[in-house]
Amino acid sequence: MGLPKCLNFLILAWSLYVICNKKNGVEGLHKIYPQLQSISAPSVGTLHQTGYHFQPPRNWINDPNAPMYYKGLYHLFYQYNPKGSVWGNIVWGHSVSTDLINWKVLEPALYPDKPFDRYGVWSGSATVVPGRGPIILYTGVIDERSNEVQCYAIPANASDPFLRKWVKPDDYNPIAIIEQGVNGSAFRDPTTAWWIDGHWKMLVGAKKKHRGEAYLYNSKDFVNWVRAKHPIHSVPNTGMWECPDLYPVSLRSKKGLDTSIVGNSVKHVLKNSLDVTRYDYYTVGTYLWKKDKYIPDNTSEDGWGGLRYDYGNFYASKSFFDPSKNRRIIWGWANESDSTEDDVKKGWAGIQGIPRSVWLDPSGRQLVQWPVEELNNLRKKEVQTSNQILQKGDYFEVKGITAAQADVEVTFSFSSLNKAEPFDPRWVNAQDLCAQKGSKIQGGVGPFGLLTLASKRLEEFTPVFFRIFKAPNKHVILMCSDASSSSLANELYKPSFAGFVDVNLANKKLSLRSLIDHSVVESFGAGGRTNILSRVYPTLAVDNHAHLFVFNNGTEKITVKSLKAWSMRSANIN
Ligand SMILES: *[C@@H]1O[C@H](CO)[C@@H](O)[C@H](O)[C@H]1NC(C)=O
Ligand SMILES: *[C@@H]1O[C@H](CO)[C@@H](O)[C@H](O)[C@H]1NC(C)=O
Ligand SMILES: *[C@@H]1O[C@H](CO)[C@@H](O)[C@H](O)[C@H]1NC(C)=O
Ligand SMILES: *[C@@H]1O[C@H](CO)[C@@H](O)[C@H](O)[C@H]1NC(C)=O
Ligand SMILES: *[C@H]1O[C@@H](CO)[C@H](O)[C@@H](O)[C@@H]1NC(C)=O
Repeated sequence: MGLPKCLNFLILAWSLYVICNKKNGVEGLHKIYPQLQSISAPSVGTLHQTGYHFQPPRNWINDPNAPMYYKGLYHLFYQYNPKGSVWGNIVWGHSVSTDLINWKVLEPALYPDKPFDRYGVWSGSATVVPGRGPIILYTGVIDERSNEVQCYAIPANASDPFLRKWVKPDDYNPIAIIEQGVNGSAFRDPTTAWWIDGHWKMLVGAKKKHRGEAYLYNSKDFVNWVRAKHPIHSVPNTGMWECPDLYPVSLRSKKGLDTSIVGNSVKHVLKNSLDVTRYDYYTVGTYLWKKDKYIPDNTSEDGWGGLRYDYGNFYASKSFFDPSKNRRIIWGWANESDSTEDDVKKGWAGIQGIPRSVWLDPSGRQLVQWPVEELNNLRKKEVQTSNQILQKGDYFEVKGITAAQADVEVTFSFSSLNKAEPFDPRWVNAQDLCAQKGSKIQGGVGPFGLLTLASKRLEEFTPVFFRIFKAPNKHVILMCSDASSSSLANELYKPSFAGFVDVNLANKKLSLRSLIDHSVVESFGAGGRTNILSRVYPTLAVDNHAHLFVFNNGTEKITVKSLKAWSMRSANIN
């Protein structure tokens, strides 16, 4: 039911007034810059543009939405501002691919043009419903106070593999509204639905006071949805849960599973994007589908101290099952670490991480992630070296590749852990520890690793490295991706991102892979057990002036067992 036109206009004028008077207000925690939302840069700054990480030709993007495989094509939608390079004017950008690496941009799929989404078409997910084709569930914003409802959209022509045009039927929309006890502006991001026991089920992120929650909804027909009495899971003091994701992982293999699989041979993963810290956390646990409950295993900490998909810039991720290769793939958004002024000037902001295959580690305690194999098709010139010994303070350059756009895989070994520094149990926060003991503070076993996006004389570099400590009954492995010396430019966010690595050191080896791409260093430690994506903006270490080094700054000598590095071709993204 539409409101009379003049009333609409008044509401629009009022909401603009409200938004404009909010000045840098925070909405869904995007800083709001009303004056900048529709300013288009005269030309796009290419200096730090990525060569193979997904980004549209220009403008702002954030969350990946509704990734899916359908009729031979991968679809990626994303929150997109068609008019500028700060958050605002959000529509659903849409790109398609046959290989997850090269993309073709299509017309945006969803615009805010219905009474149930006039103030926003926010994040959502796709479900390929047997016999009916794909259905998108997404969040519609219904007023200027950001009250949210859940809506659905269907393809105009489900026989068209490109799914170019989407319709939002008036029948049954919105499919979930604000009910009593639900905070209407903390109620968003429906998941992919799964089918169990005669019902479709899906989650919506929420919070109650400071308790983060994921509501569960049931439907028999995908249009009439009823909220279950209790959230599927909730945790006090975690704030708003954005972009929840619940899916099975196999206890037996690396193969991914359809979202509807349950049973004894699987565990489930619940991921939430915590609005307060702006990171993606997950637990491994059990989904009790008869009770509509999820219970994390006691090996998974549930909250801000818990496991993360990535310990760097990586947020609002979404997974999907790819039936063509039997794998589950995660997409995550990496925001910029430069200033808003820089974004307006360069005419773009936001990239997506490289899509990652995900599976359960044999330990059962955590996930493992690895760039999709299709990425390897971009590898061109290869250089390699092996059995190079690095004493304390040694480093060498990996020459012969385009170090600003590269892929590097390295395995380090050491003969003993005797020199590992003692671990202070107060060091609970890996990022603080990395900031305190960066690559420049010499250690026992480590720091050793790569110096990425380095200038010739090391005025700028982003070190990605390990450092091993000795605790009473175990070793503690720290992995850092430290942006603090990444650029001579000021006004940048230069965090010393870090995580601990849960891996057995019995073979005295540690591996590292880094995807280096002009303004991003995306690293996978110990085969993808701990991962860190950093955004950096060198001023000297750009294009042909970028270098790659391997270093050791610990007293224990380190052997570079094997190192392979490749120049990377640019993907065809637009
Ligand atoms: C739907 O898409 C199919 C496949 O592209 C096409 O053959 C057909 O003509 C389309 N139908 C309509 C009504 O556009
Ligand atoms: C509802 O959520 C919004 C946005 O997070 C918050 O500002 C507001 O205080 C919440 N209201 C209540 C009653 O908790
Ligand atoms: C954790 O759960 C397992 C069973 O799933 C149990 O055997 C173990 O004792 C529990 N450990 C703790 C510390 O509670
Ligand atoms: C290694 O340590 C020395 C001495 O602290 C320091 O000057 C050098 O910059 C460090 N190397 C790296 C790559 O940080
Ligand atoms: C990315 O930008 C940095 C620097 O401005 C903020 O600190 C992060 O909170 C932000 N991350 C997200 C997910 O918005």
